[in-house]
Amino acid sequence: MTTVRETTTPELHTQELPQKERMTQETVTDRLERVSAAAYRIRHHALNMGEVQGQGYVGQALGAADMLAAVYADQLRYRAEDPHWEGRDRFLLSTGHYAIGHYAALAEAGIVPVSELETYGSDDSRLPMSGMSTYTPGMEISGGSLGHGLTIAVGMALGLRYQGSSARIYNFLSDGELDEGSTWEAAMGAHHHQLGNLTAMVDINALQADGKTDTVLRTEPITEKWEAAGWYTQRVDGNDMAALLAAFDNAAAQAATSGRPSVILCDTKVGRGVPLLEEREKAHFMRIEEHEWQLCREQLTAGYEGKASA
Ligand SMILES: Cc1ncc(C[n+]2csc(CCOP(=O)(O)OP(=O)(O)O)c2C)c(N)n1
Ligand SMILES: [Mg+2]
Repeated sequence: MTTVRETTTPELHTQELPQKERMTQETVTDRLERVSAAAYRIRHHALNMGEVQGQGYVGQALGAADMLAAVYADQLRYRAEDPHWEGRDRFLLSTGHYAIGHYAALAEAGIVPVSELETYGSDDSRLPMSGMSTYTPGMEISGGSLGHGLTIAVGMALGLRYQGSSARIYNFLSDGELDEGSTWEAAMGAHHHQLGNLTAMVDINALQADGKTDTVLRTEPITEKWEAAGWYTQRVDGNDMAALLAAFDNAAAQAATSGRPSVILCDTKVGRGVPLLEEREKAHFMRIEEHEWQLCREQLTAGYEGKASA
């Protein structure tokens, strides 16, 4: 396993204030570079973890790395040394199979040690292949059965509001979860209860286990569906960090003024950042040959450094 070179992990592992108050001195460019560097490291961690098993949901982790970095390196309030801190914002991963990407983000946030990532998927590891809340610090809910994350998020958001807490809930969904009726029941409930403390983010990678989303069950027009459910809805390129950060800023401003729940619909590319994997036909669960992992890391780094120096 190689270590992540290039950029150092940020020393600040506690983000207790809202983004707006925390980064008042930071320029737009510095913010973009800082969060993009976090996304790069998340991708690198995911490749290293995938190599331990030789296969897995690596394509999803690479595709969603920008979304995860925007949340963990910029938005979420947390204390790395105290994952159960009451004032924390809650990040709920609906999609248990994306756990590999979530662990990478938890390592980036300092909640899980980077050195522990090499235990991914092994017996007795705190990092099982599907997300389990009782195993992993910072994993708020268990995954596996899709379509439940938003229902739990609604309950948590209501509960926190009753308690007078200023904590926010972020729920990460996949486009496959839009097939589930429970997702839409929860969406209507969030609007009914005016849950301004809830932000959903949907990874629209146009893929599901059985093939392309539009061949399994057409979910478009997605934007109009969320709007009809009453949510403040934005659709962005989920691999464009500037667009993602702007969307989160808009969502925060919207929550402050209207109290509506927000959804950020993110169009992403499976395998993003590693051309070899972006082109894979069978992308839901990838088998990557032993000799290919290093090539993947090299392609990732070349792309990141190329962009940074452009
Ligand atoms: C309720 C439920 N139905 C079916 C499955 C089986 N399953 C596991 S992953 C998956 C694909 C879901 O779509 P998505 O998360 O968009 O897939 P990806 O983008 O990761 O390929 C399915 C159907 C499940 N885990 N839970
Ligand atoms: Mg999908």
